Amino acid sequence: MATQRTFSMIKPDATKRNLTGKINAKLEEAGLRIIAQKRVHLTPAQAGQFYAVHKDRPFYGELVEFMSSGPIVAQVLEGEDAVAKNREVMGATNPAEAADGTIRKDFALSIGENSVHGSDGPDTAAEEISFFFSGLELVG
Ligand code: RTP
Ligand code: MG
Repeated sequence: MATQRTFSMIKPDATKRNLTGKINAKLEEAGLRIIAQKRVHLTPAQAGQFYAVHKDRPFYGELVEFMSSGPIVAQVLEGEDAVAKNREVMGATNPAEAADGTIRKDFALSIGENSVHGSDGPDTAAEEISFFFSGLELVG
């Protein structure tokens, strides 16, 4: 597997508890390189657009409200098999089901307030990276 890029986001529950550094350490320890990073406070419209794929799900309203409730840290991660590797370091969506040592196991509060987002495939990674970053901002 060649070097790949993925999009990651540290969610408002984690920025609020000052966990950005601890989460970044786990990403870096897993061999992922943070090649772009910025802190943003999304409006509800922006959060809704980012998560539009979930617009018909029952938790969509709650998700949009949560994701616009405080700052997030948007990131581009680069590394070998980065999409899958990041999903592995994140752990399961529900922290009660997340494996030991994962970000969600150690830090997430609930299935909704689960500390991190990660792209679920290379195509969504490319779309999500371009939602937040221009090519000039990616410094590998
Ligand atoms: P993400 O997209 O944020 O990386 O998370 P994921 O792939 O593990 O989970 P996904 O099914 O894509 O859901 C997106 C986010 O919606 C919130 N959620 N809440 N209340 C609920 O039952 C529920 N289910 C999902 C979570 O914040 C989840 O990460
Ligand atoms: Mg997802």
